[in-house]
Formats: sequence, structure tokens, C-alpha cells
Amino acid sequence: MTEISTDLIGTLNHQAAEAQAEDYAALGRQLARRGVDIEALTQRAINWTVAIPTWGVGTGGTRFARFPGLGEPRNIHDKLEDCGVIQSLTRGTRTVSPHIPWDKVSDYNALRQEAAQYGLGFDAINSNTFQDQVGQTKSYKFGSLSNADAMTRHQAIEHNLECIEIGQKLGSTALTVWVGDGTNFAGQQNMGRMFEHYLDAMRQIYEGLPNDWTMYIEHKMYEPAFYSTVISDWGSSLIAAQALGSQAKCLVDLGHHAPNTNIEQIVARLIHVGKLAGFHFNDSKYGDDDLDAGSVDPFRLFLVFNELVDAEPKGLNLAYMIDQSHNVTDPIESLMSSSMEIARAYVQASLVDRKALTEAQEANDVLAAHRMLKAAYITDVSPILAEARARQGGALDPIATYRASGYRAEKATERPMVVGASSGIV
Ligand SMILES: [Mn+2]
Repeated sequence: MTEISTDLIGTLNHQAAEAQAEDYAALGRQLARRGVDIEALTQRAINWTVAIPTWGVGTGGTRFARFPGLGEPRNIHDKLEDCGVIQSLTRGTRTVSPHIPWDKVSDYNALRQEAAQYGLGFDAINSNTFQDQVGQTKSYKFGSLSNADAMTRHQAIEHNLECIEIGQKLGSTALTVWVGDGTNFAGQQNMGRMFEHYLDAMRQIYEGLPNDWTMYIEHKMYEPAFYSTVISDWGSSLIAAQALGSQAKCLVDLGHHAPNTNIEQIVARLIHVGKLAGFHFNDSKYGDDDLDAGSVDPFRLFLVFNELVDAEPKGLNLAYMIDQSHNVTDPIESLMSSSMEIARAYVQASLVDRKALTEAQEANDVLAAHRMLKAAYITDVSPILAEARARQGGALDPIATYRASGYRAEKATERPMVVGASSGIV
């Protein structure tokens, strides 16, 4: 088990401590003038956590090629080690979201203990019926849960039920179902019948759900299917979640919508019907680009969190996970950066004066209302995020500390390059 040395974190934190104290105090005074208690915000930042997908620490790829990185994780044990590094430096990523079959092992109790050594627990478990596995009887070439062939659907159902079993051993309480099912040709399939097959299959999975579990339904507009997709949008997802029952909810992946879609409004609608499961965070410009969260449109990320913080009195219990593909960066650095950007949006959204905003909205004072959001959004809350990390033993500057540790170079010698390491674009 490799860790970033606490001595290194302590030394680098010490070097930056004076500047951090100064920035934190200055921000505290500024916020106090605005009637905001910086300590309360810091406490919120400390409590915040987002899940790391186990496949995210590997280098992703495009439809054309994959350029492997140095010292890539070769298996779930290496992945947990990398996720442990992210958690030790950022302190805001306390769980990992496993993927089956990529993370299959023979002893899940041992895996749970292994994760616990890194201070990690297991979040939602992800099933995979979008690719064929070695030794599989039926192919998913023409779909899985919505396949025209009953035996193929049965195989996909059984896989999801197995995921629930594995998840229970890992301490997970949610199953995320995303299927790539769809068509590439008009007339290829009957769109109504496909949806009925999907619902029927999902019902059988739902029946296998333990009482304290939730099923997350993830929609995606297109890809790999390009003419029609069985769960293409939040409407289809909501129909399915409502048909299944109270334990089924809708997961919003920020990259899975048409360009320019008002995602924060979808979030508000799903909150309204009590069907919002949570998020897969990433960013995009054109489609499901799986770019780093907050790297292209941080304001949109903020606006999503604005809806979430606004709805906090409703007692939301949401799942937050990063879902990105890292093609040109060190995945550990990207995941640390993204986790900090997500926490930033959350803390910024927490700055909004909800009472004053409601009053401005009720009075149709358009510009005042807008400026309240912008005032929160342009506030640099970095000192709060750094403070939250440091108070928990993390790094004031996680990426600089990681670079100084030489972790990647060490792994490059320990982990020889393997061909065909799994990557995720879901
Ligand atoms: Mn996703």
C-alpha cells in the first residue's frame, strides 16, 4: 500500500500556511460583511464528498485510439490505491463507484477491507451490458435489456442481479443501470416494443433490489446508438422510474443531453417529482465529451448546485459521482482537480442569500436576482476549500503535492504497461 507521505503533505502545507491564513481571514471578513459565516461554509466543504469511479483512474480513449499513460492501474487493487491517493490529498472523495465486470474479484469482503485501509467505501455499483464479456453466451450487439431476443434479455437481467449481490458484499446500496441499447437505422426495431422489453427487464431487476437499495436509471441521448436510444432523455428515464416504483430514480449525467439543454431545469423538475437520484459530473462542449468537471462551463455546474442547495430543505439524499474520460492528463490530477471544482460550485451555491433571492424574484426584480447568483459565482472560495482539506489532513495544494511526491514515476516502474486495460466512456 503506497501513500502520499503525511510528512510531505505537512511540509508543503507548512510552507503555504501563512498565505492560506491570510487569504482565509480576508475572505472571512468579506463574507462577514455579506452576512455569511465562513466557518459554516468551511464545515459544509468538510462534509462534502463525491465518488470516484474506479475506471476513472485509468486513461480513457476516443472512438479512434487510446494512448496509455505511465503507471496505469492494472486491476481493482491498483485502482483503489490511486483512489486512495486522491482521497488522502483532497479529503473530499470518500467513496469509489465500482464497475462489474471490470472490478470483479473472488473475495469482495477482502476488497471492502482493502478499500477501508485507504479510507474508502463503496458507492453505487455499475452494471455493464454494453459490451460482451469473455465466455458470455449471448451477444449485446443488438442490445441488452431491450434486445428482441428473450434469452439475451434474461442474461442481462441476471448480470444486474449479480451486481446487486456483489454490491451488498461491498456495502453499496445502489445499482446504476445504463444501457447502450438503441438503433442505427430507421425501421431497425420497433421503438415501442424495445421500451416495453426494457421496462419488463428492469422490473425483474427491481424485484431483486434489497429494501434499502436504490436503482439509478441513467439516460443518454445517443452513442453508441445514433438513430434511437431506448433511454435517451430524462422523460424516458422518468417514465421508467415511475413505472418501477419508489426505489427507482433518475441519474443525471451532465454530458448526456442535447447541446444547450437547460440541465438545471431538468434537475429542478426531477426534484419536484422526488425522482432525482444524483449526478455523474463531467463537462462538455458538443456531446458526451466526458471532459473534466467545470473545465468548460463552470457556471452551468454552479447553476446545477444552485438548484440543489435551494432544494436542501426538502431533505435530498443524492449520489454524486465523477464520470470523465482522461485522455490527455494524468487521471489522478484530473480527478483531484474535478473534485475541487465540484466542491467549489457547491460552496459557491451555498453563498446565495436564498431569502433575498426569493424576495427579488417575488418582486420581479430581474437584475437584482441575477446579480445575487453572479455575486456568489464570482466569489473565489478557494481559501475555504483549502482550509477544509487541510483541517482533515489533506493538502492545501493537492496537485502540487502529488507532483512533488513522485507517485506516478514510482508507479510507472511498479506497474508494467498492459494491453487492453479497461476504459470507460459511459
Ligand atoms: Mn455516466
